[in-house]
Amino acid sequence: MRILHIADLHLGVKNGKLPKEKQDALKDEMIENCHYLFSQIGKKYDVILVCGDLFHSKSVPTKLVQSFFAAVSAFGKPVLYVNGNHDEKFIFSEIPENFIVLDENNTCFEFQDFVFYGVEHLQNIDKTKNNVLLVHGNIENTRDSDYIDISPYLELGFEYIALGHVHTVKKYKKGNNIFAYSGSLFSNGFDECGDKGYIEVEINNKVVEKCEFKPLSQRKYAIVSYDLSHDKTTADIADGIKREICKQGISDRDIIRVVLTGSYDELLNKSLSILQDSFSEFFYIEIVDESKMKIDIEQLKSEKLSFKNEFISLVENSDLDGAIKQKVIALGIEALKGEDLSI
Ligand SMILES: [Mn+2]
Repeated sequence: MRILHIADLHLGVKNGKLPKEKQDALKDEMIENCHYLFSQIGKKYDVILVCGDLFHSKSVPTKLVQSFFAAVSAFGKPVLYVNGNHDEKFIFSEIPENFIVLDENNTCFEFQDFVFYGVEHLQNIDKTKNNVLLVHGNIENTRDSDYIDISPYLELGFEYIALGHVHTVKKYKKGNNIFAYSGSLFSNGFDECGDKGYIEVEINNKVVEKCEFKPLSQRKYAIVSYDLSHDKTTADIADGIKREICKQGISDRDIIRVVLTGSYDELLNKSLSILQDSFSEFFYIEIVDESKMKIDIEQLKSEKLSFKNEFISLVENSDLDGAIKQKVIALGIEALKGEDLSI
């Protein structure tokens, strides 16, 4: 049997701090990608497991819920679901027949020679069958309010335990047990960079023949660090950033944060607005400037009739600590150069 394991879709969530039109575009793409996953990618699978946090809250727009269930109907085969901490209060009404909620009222579901279980009332597990458990919780961090101890479940001898809650993909093998987090299906911010997707599991005659993460083709969040120390113009910086983006396999369709680092010569004409404009063909790019201007104190001290020189002497002759003196000088010189202060 071919199983598609997903979790943590968080449908209806706001996408970080992006401008509203980008958030709207991403929301539309999320549901569009659900349709693609269920009706196209789904074709080669017999069952889909949704391990909680399908909806971000109990009050997501009805249209979104209906659209998701249309995707479930299009799949046509069983979709098994356990709730997560975000959607535990979600009320399901008018759900398609092939959407099966595993909870205290409906503790398992039999399909061909497989039985799929939620964590409620686990008993009488038929070991001649292929048994799969769906769980939502954090199996590693005991400080998480949704911590769940996996060890009692391991003893029950499931062929596969499909996990949800942790947004990063992670596979485990302990004794005969194979269990995995698929990670979140979509990303919702710069704290969730990189590929997001699903796990393909293939189990035949109680043997897990495949357990493999597959990225879902979609926009991803990416953070790129760029050192501008050797650049002479804003155009140089833009070209350098584009080279770095390309090198890291990031696309102009992605959601990108560029962090400028390094120290630059005071003669560099660094314009953040020109820099931003040179990425107008990108879907979204934000620039965080953590670079610093190079300050040559000895050079400044040699300048005649200079405010900077006066300022340096004033600080050097003060009672301040050595390290503090350096900081005050750097900040003061930046201020005298008309730079933003790096406090
Ligand atoms: Mn969760």
